Amino acid sequence: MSTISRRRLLKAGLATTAGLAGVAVADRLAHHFGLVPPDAGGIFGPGETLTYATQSLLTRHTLAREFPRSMISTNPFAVPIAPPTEAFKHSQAIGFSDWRLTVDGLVRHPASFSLADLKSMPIESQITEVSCEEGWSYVAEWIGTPLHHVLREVGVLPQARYAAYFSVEPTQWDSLDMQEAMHPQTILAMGMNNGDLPVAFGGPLRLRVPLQIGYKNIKFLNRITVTDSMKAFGKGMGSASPEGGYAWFAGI
Ligand SMILES: Nc1nc2c(c(=O)[nH]1)N[C@H]1C(S)=C(S)[C@@H](COP(=O)(O)O)O[C@H]1N2
Ligand SMILES: [Mo]
Repeated sequence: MSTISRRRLLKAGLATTAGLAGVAVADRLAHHFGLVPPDAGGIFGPGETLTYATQSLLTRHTLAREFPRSMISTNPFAVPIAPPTEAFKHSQAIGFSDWRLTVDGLVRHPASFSLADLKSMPIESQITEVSCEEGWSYVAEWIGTPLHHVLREVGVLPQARYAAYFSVEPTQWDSLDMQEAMHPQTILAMGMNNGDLPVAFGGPLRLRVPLQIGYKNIKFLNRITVTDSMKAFGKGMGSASPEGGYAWFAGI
């Protein structure tokens, strides 16, 4: 079953079995356990809270599906991207040797990492699916260091709730709660299939979040800010997606 239809079913199912009173109870419980997403204030607010709270509890210990090597797509589809900036092209010309990932916010030791720094951390690979909200998907092998290694290195402070992440494309930013940021399959991808991550697929650095839908997988990643609230970012809804009508939490 596709992601979208599973989410719809989950919402519809919960809403009909619970009834309105049940939804209200679920909403109160979600508030009690801190499971209210940053975009809860929008028109889909109560539904988003229900989806996020339910799935956070269900998926806390689950892993995204991994595929056998034989299922790697021979023609993976890259969403056409805006032409990279001049600065990006210069960086590409020198093999991204000047690329930095800055990690700041609620951390003990704010730091900036080169690709070589990231490559010297434990490297893992996963064969997982990217699925776009528009209905297509592909399977690829993604190679990189799990984000939790970087977060442990900078020392996340106890009051941290979200990791916000940014791209060289100013409109492309998003955030994860700390549970998903620390998830073993959330990786800073630098490789794809048998080589470096191609620019079309977000190279040199992309966040792979296989537990969530395509748009959470931001390309050309250059900054991560750890925070206790998403209010100060954009319109305060956790990412650019809810500003365009898509959910902040897009669990698969
Ligand atoms: N920087 C950046 N990241 C991005 C996008 C983008 O336009 N710019 N598109 C997103 C969307 S909507 C999807 S579905 C996936 C697509 O990944 P793909 O190009 O590898 O298929 O990338 C996401 N990451
Ligand atoms: Mo997408």
